Amino acid sequence: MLDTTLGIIGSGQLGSLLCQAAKKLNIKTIVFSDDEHGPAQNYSDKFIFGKYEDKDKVKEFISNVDIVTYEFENIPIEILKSINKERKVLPKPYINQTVQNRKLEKTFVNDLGIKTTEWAFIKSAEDVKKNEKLLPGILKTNTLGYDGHGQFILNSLEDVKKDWCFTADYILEKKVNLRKEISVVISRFTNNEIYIYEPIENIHKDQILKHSKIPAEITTDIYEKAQDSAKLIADKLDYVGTMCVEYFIDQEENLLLNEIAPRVHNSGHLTINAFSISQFENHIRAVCNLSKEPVKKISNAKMINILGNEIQDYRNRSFKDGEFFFDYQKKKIKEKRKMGHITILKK
Ligand code: AIR
Repeated sequence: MLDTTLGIIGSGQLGSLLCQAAKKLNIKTIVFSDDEHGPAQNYSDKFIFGKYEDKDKVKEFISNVDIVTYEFENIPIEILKSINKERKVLPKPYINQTVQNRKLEKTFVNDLGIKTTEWAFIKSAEDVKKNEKLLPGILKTNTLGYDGHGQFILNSLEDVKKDWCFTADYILEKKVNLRKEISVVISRFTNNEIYIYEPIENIHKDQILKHSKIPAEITTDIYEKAQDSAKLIADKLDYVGTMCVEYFIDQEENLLLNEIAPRVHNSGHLTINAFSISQFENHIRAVCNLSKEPVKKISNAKMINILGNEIQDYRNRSFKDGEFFFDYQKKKIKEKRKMGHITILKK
């Protein structure tokens, strides 16, 4: 499709990297965000700042674009659905609705025969008590959570504080005896073709991704299972675009799906330098109805997230061949905020 203008909802680093990939393909981008300082405006052709509920701003956005995608899943579903009536939103809004709701997400994957951690839907302290067998566990808000936001570790019933009023719905997940975490990034195109990247091994600290690397040190069985499940999910959702499936591997070598991200993903940042076509370019190609092109692996790689103040030091460093530093150019440095990343290509 020539002369396409792609609308992107959300203006963080994922938006910036999508805009850069679009530019390479001569696709114009318009970013719509409620963050006045969102860094993606530095890379988009136009930036619309406004509340997602502001009908005039939404109208302005819609009238300027041919297709809409998003870089952040916590967008009110009604907004995505109303935009979808006028312009195609990809991935389809119902996918976002399923995936941003942990209960619906887990039910969907369990029904496909894909294992997750043991879990229960929680509405009250009483429900936690009834599910004591899931402790030690993690209580997570059923919707609107990422990077550890809205998560509480419960080692025993005593950790359920008396003054907690359970104003939201929650999911209680049994803690996994973790050996490793991996993710699979997959892009699915409008003609149902798929490109699937090799599994990526991830290390989290305080629930925030710290390192990713390829190749993942995993068995062939886990490698294949992880890719097969991701393919099954993408097909069942009739997914168009790039998505990521995150998994735990426990001490008994069980592969357990942790969560699905219906968007490009932090662990896939290394695809920018380690493959001939990145997760971002594949996403743009897919949602803009372009063809799937052959993808070549260039190198093994390691990606390190740069959090908070660490960015200051990186800004003054010089880099060697095979090291690629990305500064997200966020206005404010905050503790644990993702400020940039570096990818190091490895022989
Ligand atoms: N993001 C989206 N889901 C998870 C993450 N990390 C990216 C998106 C979003 C940005 O993080 O690009 O816009 C928000 O970052 P911050 O630092 O403003 O919270």
